[in-house]
Amino acid sequence: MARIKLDISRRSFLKGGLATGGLALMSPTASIDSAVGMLSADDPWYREGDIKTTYNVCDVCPWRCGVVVHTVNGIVRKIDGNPADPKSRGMLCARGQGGVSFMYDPDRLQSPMIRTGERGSGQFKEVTWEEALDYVAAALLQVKDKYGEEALAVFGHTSGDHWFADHFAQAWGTPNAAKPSSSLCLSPRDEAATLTYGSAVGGHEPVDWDSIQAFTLIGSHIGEDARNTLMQDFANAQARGAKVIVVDPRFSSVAAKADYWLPIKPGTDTALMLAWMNVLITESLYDAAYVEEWTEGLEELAAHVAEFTPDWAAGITDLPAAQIRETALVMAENMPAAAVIPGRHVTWYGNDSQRMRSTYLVNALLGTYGREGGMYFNKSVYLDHYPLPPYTVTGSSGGCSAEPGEESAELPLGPTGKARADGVRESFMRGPTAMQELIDPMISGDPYPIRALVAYGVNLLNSIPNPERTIEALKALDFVVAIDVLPQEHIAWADVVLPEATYLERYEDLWTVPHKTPYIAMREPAADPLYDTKPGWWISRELGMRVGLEDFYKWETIEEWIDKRLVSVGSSLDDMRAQGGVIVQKGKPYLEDFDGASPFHTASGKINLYSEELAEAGHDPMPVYEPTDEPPTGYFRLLYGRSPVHTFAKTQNTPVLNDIDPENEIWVNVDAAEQLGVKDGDYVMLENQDGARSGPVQVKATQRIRSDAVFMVHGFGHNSPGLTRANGKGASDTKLQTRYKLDPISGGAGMRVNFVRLDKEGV
Ligand SMILES: Nc1nc2c(c(=O)[nH]1)N[C@H]1C(S)=C(S)[C@@H](COP(=O)(O)OP(=O)(O)OC[C@H]3O[C@@H](n4cnc5c(=O)[nH]c(N)nc54)[C@H](O)[C@@H]3O)O[C@H]1N2
Ligand SMILES: Nc1nc2c(c(=O)[nH]1)N[C@H]1C(S)=C(S)[C@@H](COP(=O)(O)OP(=O)(O)OC[C@H]3O[C@@H](n4cnc5c(=O)[nH]c(N)nc54)[C@H](O)[C@@H]3O)O[C@H]1N2
Ligand code: SF4
Ligand SMILES: [Mo]
Repeated sequence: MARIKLDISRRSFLKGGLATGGLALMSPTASIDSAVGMLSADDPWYREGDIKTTYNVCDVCPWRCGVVVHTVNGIVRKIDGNPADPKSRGMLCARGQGGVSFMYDPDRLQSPMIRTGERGSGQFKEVTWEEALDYVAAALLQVKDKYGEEALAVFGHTSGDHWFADHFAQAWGTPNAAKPSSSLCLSPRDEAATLTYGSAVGGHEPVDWDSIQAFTLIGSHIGEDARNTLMQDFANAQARGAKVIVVDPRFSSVAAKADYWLPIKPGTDTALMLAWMNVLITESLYDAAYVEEWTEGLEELAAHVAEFTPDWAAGITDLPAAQIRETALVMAENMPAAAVIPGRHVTWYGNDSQRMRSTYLVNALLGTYGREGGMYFNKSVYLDHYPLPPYTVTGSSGGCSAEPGEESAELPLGPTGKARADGVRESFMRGPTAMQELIDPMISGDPYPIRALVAYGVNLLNSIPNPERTIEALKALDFVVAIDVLPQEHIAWADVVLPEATYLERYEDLWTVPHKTPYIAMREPAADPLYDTKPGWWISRELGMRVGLEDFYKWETIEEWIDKRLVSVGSSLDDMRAQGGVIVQKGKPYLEDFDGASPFHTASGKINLYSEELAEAGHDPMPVYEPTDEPPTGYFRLLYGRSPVHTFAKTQNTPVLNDIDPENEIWVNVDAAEQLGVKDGDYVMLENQDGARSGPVQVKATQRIRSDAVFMVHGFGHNSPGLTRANGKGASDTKLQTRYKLDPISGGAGMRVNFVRLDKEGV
């Protein structure tokens, strides 16, 4: 093994991270202090010392790849993909490699704190855990006494969220628990999938990548959206010669690798899907036998799409009619090993469940579901829950049971949504609570007061649109507690701050991941928690014990909890370790695995081309194209996406990731930029339709985007002095999203309905 140069430049980081999986950060003799300072040295630390290997699940993004972590003399040195894990398959993305740097970021929260100055001032005193927890418990009980259990909202994300937004919230008895991964990300997809073929998708679209022959990506920007497995799958499929169609107003990294790039006018994808259905049906190109056996409503759908010809769609989507027809033929020639694959973040324009349904209907016509090379059926893991008394409120947040399966894979599509609709939720009849819809009752008390907030691992001011309104709510609440690892912007607004240990420093409940081969993965600490930080499971338990929820926290340690669950599969923590940290179970991916029984959990056991359920609820039973507002003169539609080396708004301060990508750019069409007198590399301020501003941000003048839209990577534009590397760098899409459009079916918040202008004077 070559000596690793520890003075990490951008290039050596990428080379080590992506090609060999290696990343070295610190010296062998380094103390934890020097590790925190990211000191580097030339010593071959990997050859000596007490080397410990532990299993973990990457927490840098919600994809959750299984990893193996190497710790030398108590310092975490290196993270590799776990070869036994179906998601990482021994590899990681650059962000996963950056986990070590995330843990040793010296800007981390270090001690429990209680606010001393005004809310928002960021003035706190450090206190002991005893003091902090007693204070939080007393404040929560006071709110409960005055207003009832439902006056507590619990927001959660990152991998420990189930201890709070699921377990604690349900034990406490509030339905007002929510996750951004639902109503700001996945919810239209899950609602549409459930309405169409009877089960939610969860985080992982079950594409049968091994043998797919033709696929269409709708805005899914693989490669920038750096989900590890997906990048591997895409590369392998393309190497096999699969045909790739990318629909995106921007020439994304994956569009550059596609056979067809369809630079669609933003917000018009449903029109494209309707035209594809028109071609498949009117030219009899669909899988007739499959449609006959497994779907209902073809006659209605055929009549519905008859007028939606490629010529009709060309006028709306700005795509040539011939290209629309040709791409439909490519999919038909390869069916059933063909599919339209949406992205994961699908809350776009407010009509998102219908758009998602339109993509699933194209797939149904192609005979995709349950066919080799199409979409397989995810099977859930077999594993007992930890025995708990029944909750009084269930399925509130979008995580359902108290376990961290693949994110939202177990959406609680039950009757609880309906019960909540009487309360704060205005959307359809089921599905998890929409996070952004809980903000108004914090301010207005309508329909009933929400007076306290527990924010666990959620970036309140960077993830929820209209952050000014969120600040208003933070001012109005009686009590706010933030459980986090970094001094993100919202931390300054909390009454109490509880610093969590990172994923590399703590145990977690088991991951139960529905998959082609369902599997269980584990997390154990690779090192002791730095500073005075504690694991989420411990914080949840300590709070629970203090507010009278002892019955839900009968266990003493998390190891005990995990071992108890593993008995049901004849395993234990020790056994799992011995087996490589993962237990893989057998799946049931294809139609033939069901012995003639229907795999579709709809009332009829068929795929609903026509949805009675939507019709009864007063919605269109088949997708209809609805135009979205056009940008006002002088403004562009604001589009956003991912950088391959950053996750949301949480890694911009991570030393090695910040080094590679320190600020975002605003992509502007080169001709539009010229008209505005703006050059590539200029800095501008961005101002939206309501006067909200963010920047300065550097212009990327490019032919790679249509002239009616601009694009930026989400997560920059931080306004928190405690994030010493990220503070003030680039622009924030969230600050420019003063509006969102509610999807009436899922409660998702469409965020691509904001417009910005470039202001080169105000820099
Ligand atoms: N404008 C805009 N808004 C968006 C999106 C967008 O693209 N643009 N994307 C949407 C999507 S797809 C999603 S899924 C959501 C994501 O929404 P969030 O999950 O809220 O996004 P992050 O910025 O990653 O915030 C994670 C928070 O958890 C903290 N954290 C990190 N690790 C830990 C830990 O181990 N323990 C604890 N307690 N805290 C931790 C971080 O410091 C940060 O405060 O955002 C949605 N909102
Ligand atoms: N590196 C990295 N990877 C990540 C994450 C991360 O933070 N960082 N987050 C993960 C999470 S939780 C999520 S949800 C996913 C999100 O990743 P995706 O699901 O791929 O995100 P989308 O927002 O659907 O896609 C963004 C793309 O949509 C295009 N687009 C914008 N408007 C339209 C339109 O009207 N029509 C069409 N067809 N395309 C449009 C944009 O130009 C951009 O290329 O990424 C995951 N992977
Ligand atoms: S895709 Fe990357 S950041 Fe996300 S879980 Fe996997 S390795 Fe971690
Ligand atoms: Mo997401």
